[in-house]
Amino acid sequence: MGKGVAIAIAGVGALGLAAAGIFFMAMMVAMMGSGHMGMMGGQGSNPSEETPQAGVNQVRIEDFAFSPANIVVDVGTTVTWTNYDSVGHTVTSDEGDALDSPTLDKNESFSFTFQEPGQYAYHCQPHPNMKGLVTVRERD
Ligand SMILES: [Cu+2]
Repeated sequence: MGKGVAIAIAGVGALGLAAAGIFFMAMMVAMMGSGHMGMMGGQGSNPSEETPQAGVNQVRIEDFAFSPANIVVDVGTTVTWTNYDSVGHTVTSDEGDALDSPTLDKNESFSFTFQEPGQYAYHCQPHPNMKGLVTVRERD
């Protein structure tokens, strides 16, 4: 009788340990999962949350974000995007094909000369939460 109870308790103990182990594993997986999501998505960039930057024609692609993500330039301006991440990014128009860069590897750049006034919303193809906007205005 006594022996049986002891074995039962030992069994529960082992089960408890196993459960704790599974819980720990699940926590690790969850943490790794979120870390992976972070790697994949980063904080992104959203031009609607930024003050438009006038006179800027260089955009950094860094930490899964365009920086600055919201720029204003005059017609005829050449804008250059440079990727500082070790992950490949693109500069791709949301609509139309004005901006259609190849995948930029680390330290690679893409330039585009804006000849028409308008709003050019763009994103990164592999990371759609990376968004940017170029507003092209007529010269005064
Ligand atoms: Cu990207």
